[in-house]
Amino acid sequence: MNAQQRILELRAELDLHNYRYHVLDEPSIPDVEYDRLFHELKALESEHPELVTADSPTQRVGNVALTAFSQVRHEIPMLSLGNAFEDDELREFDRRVTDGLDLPSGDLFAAAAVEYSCEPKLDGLAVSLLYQDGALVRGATRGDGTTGEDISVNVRTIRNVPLKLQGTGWPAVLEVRGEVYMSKAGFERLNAAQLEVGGKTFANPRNAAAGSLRQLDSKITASRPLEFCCYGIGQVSHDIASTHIGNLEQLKKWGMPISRELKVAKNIEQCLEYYRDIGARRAALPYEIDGVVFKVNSLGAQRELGFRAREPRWAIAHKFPAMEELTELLDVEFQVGRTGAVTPVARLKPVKVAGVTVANATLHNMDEVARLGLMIGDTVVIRRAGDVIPQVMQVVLERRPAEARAVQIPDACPVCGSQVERTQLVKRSKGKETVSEGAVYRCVGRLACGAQLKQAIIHFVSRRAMDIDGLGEKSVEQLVDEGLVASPADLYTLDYEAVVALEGFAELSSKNLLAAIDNSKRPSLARFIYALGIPDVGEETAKVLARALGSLQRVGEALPPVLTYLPDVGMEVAYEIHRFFEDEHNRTVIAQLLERGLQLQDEGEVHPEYAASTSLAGMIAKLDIPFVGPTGAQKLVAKLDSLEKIISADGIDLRQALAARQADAVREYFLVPENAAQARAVEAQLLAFGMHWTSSKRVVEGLPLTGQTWVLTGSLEQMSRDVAKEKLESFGAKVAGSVSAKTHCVVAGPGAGSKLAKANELGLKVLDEDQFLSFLQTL
Ligand code: JCF
Repeated sequence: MNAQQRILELRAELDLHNYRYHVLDEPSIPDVEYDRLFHELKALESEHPELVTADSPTQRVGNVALTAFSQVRHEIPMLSLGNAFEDDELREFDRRVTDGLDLPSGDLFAAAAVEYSCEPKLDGLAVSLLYQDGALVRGATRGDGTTGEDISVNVRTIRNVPLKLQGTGWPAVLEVRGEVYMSKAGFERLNAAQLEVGGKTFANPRNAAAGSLRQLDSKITASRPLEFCCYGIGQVSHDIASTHIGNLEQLKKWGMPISRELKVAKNIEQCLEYYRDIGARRAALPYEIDGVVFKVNSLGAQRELGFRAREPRWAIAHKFPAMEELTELLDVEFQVGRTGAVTPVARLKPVKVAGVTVANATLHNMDEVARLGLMIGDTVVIRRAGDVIPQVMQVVLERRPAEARAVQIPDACPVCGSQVERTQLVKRSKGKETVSEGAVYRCVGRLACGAQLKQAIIHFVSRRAMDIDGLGEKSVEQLVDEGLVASPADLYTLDYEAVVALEGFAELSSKNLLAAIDNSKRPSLARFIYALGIPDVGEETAKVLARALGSLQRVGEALPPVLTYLPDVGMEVAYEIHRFFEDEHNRTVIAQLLERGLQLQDEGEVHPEYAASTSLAGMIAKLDIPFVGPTGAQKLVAKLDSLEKIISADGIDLRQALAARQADAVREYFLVPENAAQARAVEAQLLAFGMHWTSSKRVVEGLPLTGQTWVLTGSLEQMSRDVAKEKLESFGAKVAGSVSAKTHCVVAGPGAGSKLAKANELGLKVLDEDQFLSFLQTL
C-alpha cells in the first residue's frame, strides 16, 4: 500500500471513530489506539505535505493567526426565537400556531393537536456550517442574523464538527445550523488551566465559548474544549425529510451531533411536561441551558406559518427563570462560626434570582474577596444554582461608583470584641516547619464569644452529638443571652425555674427538656468527642479516635505524631485535636461535664488493631528526616533495632545501613536535642498506649465482626438505624450503603426494597430485626 492509500484509510478510520465517539456516544476503540492512528497519519502527512487536505482529522489544530474575520452573508437569515416564561404564554403560542394552520376540521372533541419537537436550549453561540458535496467549506457566526463572520478555521478545530459527512445521499449544498458551547466540565478545566498559567478566567461557560470561538489565532481555539450541537438547517439543495425531527435524525446519520434530549411532544401539554422534566434535571445536565426550544414538527406546517419580523411563528424558547442577576453590594458583614472563623457575608440590594429573593450571599473568606476584587458599592453578578447558597460570581467593574469602599476585616470580633487573628498554616516537612498565612481569620474569644458559645451549644445538643431534644436555636440564644449558660457544662446545672421562665417553655416542655438533658448523661465516647466540636473533627474522625484510643484521657494526651497513626488523621487535624485539649478553658469545661454527672459508656483499652498498626520503622518514617522515607527507615531499623541505638549512632554505624546522604541526614536530625526529645516522647507514648514494635504491620483479629461488611435496609422498630450502625461498628464491622457480593449480612426491616431483592439474588445472609437482636446478644 502506498502512502496516499494509507493516508486515506487512516482518515476514514479516524473519522469513523470520531463519529462513534462524539455523535453516537459509543466509543469503539480505547483513546490510546486512537492516538496511535492519529500519530501515524500525522507522520505520513508531514512526510508528504502535498497530500494534506483541509478535511484531514489532523487539521483540527488551528492555522496561522488571522488579522480580521471576513464577512459572510447568510442566504437564509439566521433567526432568533421568541420567548415564553409562563405556562400560559406557551399555551398562547400554541393557540397562535393552531389558528395559523388550516387544520382539517372534524370532530370538535378530537381537537387537532399540533406535534412539537422538544430540545434543551443550549447557552452558547449560534453558528452556520456550510457543506458542499459533503465537505465542510465554511463556518460562520450568526452575527446580526444577516451578516456574520467567517470562522471556518476555528470551527474546524471543534472535535465533534464533521469535516466530511458520513454515508451517502446528502444534498450537494447543505447548511447546518447549531450551537457551539462549552460543557460545564470543560469550562472548569479551562479555568483551572488558565489560573495555572496566570491567564484570564471566564465568568461562565457561555463567555468561555464565545471568547474561544472568536479567536483570530485558531490554535488557541483548538486548545479549548468546544462542542457543537446541530438544531436545524438553512440552505439546502433538496429537501431531506418532512419533519424537523426527521431532518435531525438524518443529519445524525451523516455524522452531525444532535441533542440527546431531542423528543417529540404530541401536544402543548406534553411540551410543558418536557419543560418541567428538563428543568428538574437542569443542574445535573453536563452543559448549561437557559430553557427549552419547541418547534412545530411538520415542515409543511412550518412553511404555512412562516415568519413574523425576525422570528419564526413555528418555534418558541420556553425560558427558565434566570440563574444570574445583577445587584448592588450594600455592605459586607462578618459572621462568627462555631470554631471562631470570621467569615465575610455580602449584604445585597434584594433581587429576584430564579424566582427567589436574594439579599445575602456567602463570600467564604477574605481570599475570595480579594480574588473577586470586591468593593462595597460595587454592582455584582449573583448566581443561584439549584439549592446551592447564592454566590457572588463577578464584579462589574464598569459600574464601580467613585465612592466604592474597600472590604476590611475587623481587628475585633463583631460579637465579643476579642482580637481577630489570621490563621497560620503550619507545614512540617523534612524536619522543618514552614508557616504561611491562611485564608481564615479567627476570633480568639472561644466560649467567651457569644457567637461561638451559641454555635458550640447548638452543636453539642444536636441529634448526632448529645441528642438533647427540645432545645432549638432560639432557646439556646435565650439561654446564652440571659447568662444562664456559659458553656455546655452549664446545661447540666439548669433547673426547672430557669427553664420555665424562658419564652416558649411551659410546664411540660420544661420538664421534657430537663429529662432530655438528664438522659443525655451517658453518651458513647465517640458521640462525646464529636459533641466537643473540635475543629475538623467530624463524626467519622470522632469514631476513629474513640475506637482506636479507647479513652478520653488518651485522646486528650495523645501527641500529634501519635494521632497521625490513625486512619484519615493528618498532621493538621492532629494538631487541632492536640491544641483543643491543651486549652485551659476546654479542660475546665470537660472536667465540669464529668463532675456534673456525665459518664462515658464504652471507655476501654487501646484497640488491638491500632496497637499493632505501628512499627519502629513506621515511626522513624513519620519523623520526616530528609531523604529517609519508609524504605530508608526499614533499612535503618534492620541494622539498629531501637530508637536509642539510632539516636546515639555515629556516622559509621549509620552508613552501614544507609546511603551516605541519608546517614548524614539522620545524624544531623538527632543532633538537634528537641528532635531527639520529641522522638523519645512519641515512642514512650506509643509504648504506653500498648504499641509493641513489630517489624511490619500486623492485622489483629481484634473484634468479632472485624473485616465484615453489613448493610441495613428498611425500617427498624426497636432501635434506630443509627444505633444499629453504631452497635455493628463497635463490634468491628463496616456498615455500607449498598449490597454487593462482598456484603457479609443484610439486616432487613419492613419496607426493605431493592437492597433486599439484591441480597436474595446474591444468596446473602439476611436477618430480620429480631434475629439481628438475638445475634447481637451472642457477641
Ligand atoms: O440551543 C439553542 N440555543 C437553540 C437556538 C436551539 C434551536 O433549536 C434554535 C436556536 C435558535 C434559532 N432554533 C432556532 C430557529
